[in-house]
Amino acid sequence: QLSSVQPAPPDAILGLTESFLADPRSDKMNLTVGVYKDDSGITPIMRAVKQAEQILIEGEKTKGYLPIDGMADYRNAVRDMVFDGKVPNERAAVVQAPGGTGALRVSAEFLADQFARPRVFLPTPTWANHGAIMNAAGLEAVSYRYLSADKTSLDLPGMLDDLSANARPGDVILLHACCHNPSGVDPDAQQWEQIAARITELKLFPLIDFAYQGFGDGLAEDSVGLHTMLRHVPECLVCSSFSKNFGLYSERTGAVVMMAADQAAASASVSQIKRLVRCNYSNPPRHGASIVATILGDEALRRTWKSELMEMRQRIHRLRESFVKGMQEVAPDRDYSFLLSQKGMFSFSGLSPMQVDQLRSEHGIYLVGSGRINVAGMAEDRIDWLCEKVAAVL
Ligand code: PLP
Ligand code: TYF
Repeated sequence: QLSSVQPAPPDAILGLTESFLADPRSDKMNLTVGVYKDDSGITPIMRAVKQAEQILIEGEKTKGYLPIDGMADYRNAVRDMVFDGKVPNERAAVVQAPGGTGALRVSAEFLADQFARPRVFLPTPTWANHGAIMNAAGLEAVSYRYLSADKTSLDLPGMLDDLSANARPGDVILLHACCHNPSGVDPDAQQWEQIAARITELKLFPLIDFAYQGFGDGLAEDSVGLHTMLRHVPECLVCSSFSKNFGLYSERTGAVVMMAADQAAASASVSQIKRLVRCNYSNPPRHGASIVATILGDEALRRTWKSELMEMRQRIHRLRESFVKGMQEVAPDRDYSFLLSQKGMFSFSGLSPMQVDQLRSEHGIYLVGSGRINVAGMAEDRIDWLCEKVAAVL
């Protein structure tokens, strides 16, 4: 009965934002949760999104259920955005899903249901939710090395060695397509070639988390790893999220994007995924997908959106540069230049849990305990203040 239920531990990252909101200090700074913010500290609605919503308000004819696999215009637009013509249409399939998280959960349930040995290799470290999602779907999670001991660069030999030593044909391997969460460390083009070659040789099945397309170097640039994989492997699943690149966080807009060996494999797989969706959330939400389909299907809106996405990306780059420069001034014996080559919103600051505690309690600066910082949470005009406080706890 309910009286015997024990409370679950709170979410480590979202719990910090609760403490942040309750903090009375006016000069506090939230560098925790992975949400983009502008200089005034708010997560803006993109202009292209507002315009698309205006169009939808005028023209939307029904709130009737979408098909189980989602809206056709959305599915086609997502396929083109993710695969960019690199996969023949008959081998490609898209199932709309509630956010990137929904896409991951649906994919994992499908793989657990259909694959002979339900096992997935996860990078260390990875997004905190990956392990929980995979386990909840019935996949056993095994880890592979990803970051070097200094936490600022890729341990490619370690990664490849772990896969060769421990993975067996048919195992699933989860990869971050770009903007690795939590480290910001991505493989370069040549390293992707080596990773794809090893995965192919070992006959592993790639499950590619694409939560930040366009947040690193650009929509096409951020697809280099994925497209390398597509050239090597016969099949894979991509879990796309439009929470970040369209700012549609709460609209739960994502997709499972599939490359199958042939048309029969694609359509059988989609039919199985639809079976799993039916007994879960039945069919996906309309609004976010309508927005994405409207923007991607309209030349002018698409241009507006791309330039807004570029602004976000450039702001993150600028913040990285200002922070590195600021730290050079206050802590010249430390080198933070590694932050410049890292991609997306996140990086490891190298701060210890004790230093993270001190930043929070003494200065109202909130970081995740691992020392991860959300660069996008910095305010451009308060970088010097931030650097001073970081230097004070070093
Ligand atoms: N994958 C990674 C690596 C993420 O960082 C996130 C969100 O922060 C997601 C997936 C989930 O995205 P969504 O909010 O669309 O469910
Ligand atoms: O900051 C991060 O890494 C993400 C943010 O339901 C997040 O975990 C947190 C909770 C959630 C979706 C995204």
